[in-house]
Amino acid sequence: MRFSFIRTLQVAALALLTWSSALVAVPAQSPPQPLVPPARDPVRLIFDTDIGNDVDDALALGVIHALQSRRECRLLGVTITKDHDDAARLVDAIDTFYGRGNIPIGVCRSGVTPEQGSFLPLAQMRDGDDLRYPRDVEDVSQLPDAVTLLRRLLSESPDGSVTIAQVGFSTNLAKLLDSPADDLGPAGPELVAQKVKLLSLMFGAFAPIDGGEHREYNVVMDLPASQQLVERWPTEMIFSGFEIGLTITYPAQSILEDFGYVPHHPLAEAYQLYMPTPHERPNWDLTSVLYAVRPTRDYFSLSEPGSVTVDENGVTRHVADPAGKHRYLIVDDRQRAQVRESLAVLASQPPDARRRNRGQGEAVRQAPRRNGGERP
Ligand SMILES: [Ca+2]
Repeated sequence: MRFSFIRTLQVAALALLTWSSALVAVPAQSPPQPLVPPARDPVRLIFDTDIGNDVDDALALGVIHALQSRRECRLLGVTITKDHDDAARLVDAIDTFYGRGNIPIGVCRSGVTPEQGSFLPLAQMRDGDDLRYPRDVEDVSQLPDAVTLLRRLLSESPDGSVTIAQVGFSTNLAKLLDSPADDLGPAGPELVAQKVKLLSLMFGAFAPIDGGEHREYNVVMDLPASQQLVERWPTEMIFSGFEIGLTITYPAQSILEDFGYVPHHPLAEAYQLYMPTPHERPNWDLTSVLYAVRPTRDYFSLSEPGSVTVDENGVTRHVADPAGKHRYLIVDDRQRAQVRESLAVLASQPPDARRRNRGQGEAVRQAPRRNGGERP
């Protein structure tokens, strides 16, 4: 009797000990993880765009602002390859909407796609006397030309630090390669080799489209520049081919439901003016921006290294070569779903709250755009 009483006490004590240990249990093997992730330097990004032709450029610019609000990138400047003044005005209006109206803008006089198109008129849209989307760029002739701005942004950057996302024609970057040495640095190829880490570009096609070769728009609209770029660009290039964005469309439901945090949203209105919902636009340019800022996130797989060529018809080919600097994006169905959702979340992310009162919907007074430096 006594033995069993003691035994019962022992069992009860053991149970109590086990229970109390469970309350304060910590994993014994793994050390505690830091609550704050290690600091990373934001990607220093230049966005080269033909905004005003297809609407994916506008959505891609929204993605960049979301990533900058998350401290993942810093947009050094925007250079434009569509030869229409409202392209620069709309870029400034979108930058201002996101509270970053002093991001430098460079323009070109190439004659390539000089038409206004369906959504650049948003830059001029008025509600009463006020611009619907405030901006301070009006006289586009006051803006620097794209090559001058590219040379300045590169010269001001640490060596090997700049990523460029080119999502339009190759006009500006081909001209950059032709630029001579000046007080901003060595000749184009040397300056690029010194300062640029990566060129992520929406360019070409690396899988059959409708069973055949595809003459991709960005390539053929300035074919000599496209050929120059793939032959002479000295750094790593990651190509998002036509087949990538084509199979990862932007969700129409996101356009309808995710941008209602303001009465008028420049990205949603641009989308509806370009090709209204329920159409789901391919995510071409957005994929190049996503890779540029988040290259290690398994959104895409990469081809083996090689060299891309552009033939006289604008058809692109990739020839494998272990020493080559050109790779193209590949996606499977799991990655497509992940990229589609991620891009919708990023493109519809509201402006940084601390900057928002400087931007959308209100008259914004800005310092003169003299040095083009971004407002702190
Ligand atoms: Ca584009």
